[in-house]
Amino acid sequence: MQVEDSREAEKQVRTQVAIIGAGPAGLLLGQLLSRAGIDNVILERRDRDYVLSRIRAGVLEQGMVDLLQEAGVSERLGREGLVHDGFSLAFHGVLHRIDLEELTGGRTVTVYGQTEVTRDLVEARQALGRPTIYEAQDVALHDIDSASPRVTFRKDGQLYELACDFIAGCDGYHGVSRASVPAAALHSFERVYPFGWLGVLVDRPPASHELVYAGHERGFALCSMRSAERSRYYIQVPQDERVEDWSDEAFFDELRARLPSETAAAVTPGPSIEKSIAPLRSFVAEPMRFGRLFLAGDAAHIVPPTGAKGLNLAASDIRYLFDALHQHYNEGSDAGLDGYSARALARVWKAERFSWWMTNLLHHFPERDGFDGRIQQAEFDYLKQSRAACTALAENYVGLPY
Ligand code: FAS
Ligand code: PHB
Repeated sequence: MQVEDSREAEKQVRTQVAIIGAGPAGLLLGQLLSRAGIDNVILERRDRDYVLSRIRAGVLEQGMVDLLQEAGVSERLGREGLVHDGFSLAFHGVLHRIDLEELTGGRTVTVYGQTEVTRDLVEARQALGRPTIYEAQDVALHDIDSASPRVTFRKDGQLYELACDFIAGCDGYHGVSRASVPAAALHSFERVYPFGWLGVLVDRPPASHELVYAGHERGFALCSMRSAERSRYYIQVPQDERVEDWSDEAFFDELRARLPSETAAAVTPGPSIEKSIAPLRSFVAEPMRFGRLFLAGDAAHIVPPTGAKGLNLAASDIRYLFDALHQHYNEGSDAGLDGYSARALARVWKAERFSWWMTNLLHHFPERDGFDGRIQQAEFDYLKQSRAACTALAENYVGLPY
């Protein structure tokens, strides 16, 4: 980032790609661009500690693992990531294992916390000496439909203007990027679920060596992990639930009430080191491009975490966007940029479908009548008896091709 002559009360800076947001999408794009010699600046609203402290996703598709390897940030992932070749569904106390590796011809997923992915990317960026402007305030996008887009922001009271060729909007669901697109140019699709996930992180061994997704009339529960010593558990709670209303003891009692007895018996309660409630929604904004602004990750779409797709969709968006920018700068072709939105949305909608389907299969919808409960039971019975049904689930869970 070069600092050009400063105008009155304003510093002029320039880069090739301005990235808004230092979450996994923004950091991964920045890493790939930097290694390809394409200048970029990341503007992040929060401070570094906040970015590094967020507890979110836990399951990586192979496509994301491969992309992190290409970005040169997979060394710790290779050492500490847990490769999983299957997981279990439980329905009203009955367990059914989905053999991912056998059903998909050898494909697996890797359990490795998003927090660790973010740390690896932040440290790699620092090692490359690439600029991330933390605590950038009042970020605003200008002239995004022109050949000279600009981003203004305040840092330590100083107003800056960042001139660039392209803007990557990687600032999540509540960011400024999607909000900068004229309403008439954007078409949004949304489904808000009448419940959230109360998640707990605890330094106790996991209840099972694989993930267990449990459907129960009391509500959904998930047994996941971060390592052999650290577990991640979730239970479905009403939409308006408050985390302070849940003691650790009440959480573990409710969790075990929803699990098959053998799984419940293997849960080791302990003091939570993180406890939070995430709302569940399905959301897509179309198109994912407006002029020189390209949306990626949660800035463009949200999935309920049931299918473990949110983080992985951010990765496939970045695969497409990086390839398109690389093609622009190195081959002088804009075919990738012009095709980005349609290509990304084709994969996004398939993941939206899968996440919506898994959420409807496993959650208790209080406002629904007995018919839906019977349909859920029939879905589960069909999965238990049909290899074709399990194969369809497995190929979506490991991740459809990029
Ligand atoms: P992120 O939201 O991670 O990052 C956006 C960044 O932009 C943030 O650092 C933010 O501070 C910054 N920003 C926002 N506005 C800005 C502005 N105006 N200017 C500058 N910067 C700005 N996915 C799963 O697969 N499994 C899960 O279990 C799961 N659990 C989740 C729990 C929660 C509470 C949430 C919110 C999401 C969860 N997700 C899960 C989805 C999540 O992992 C996202 O898919 C992933 O973080 C997407 O990464 P980004 O697109 O980079 O967005
Ligand atoms: C997690 O470990 O945080 C996790 C795993 C699988 C999911 C959602 C969250 O589907």
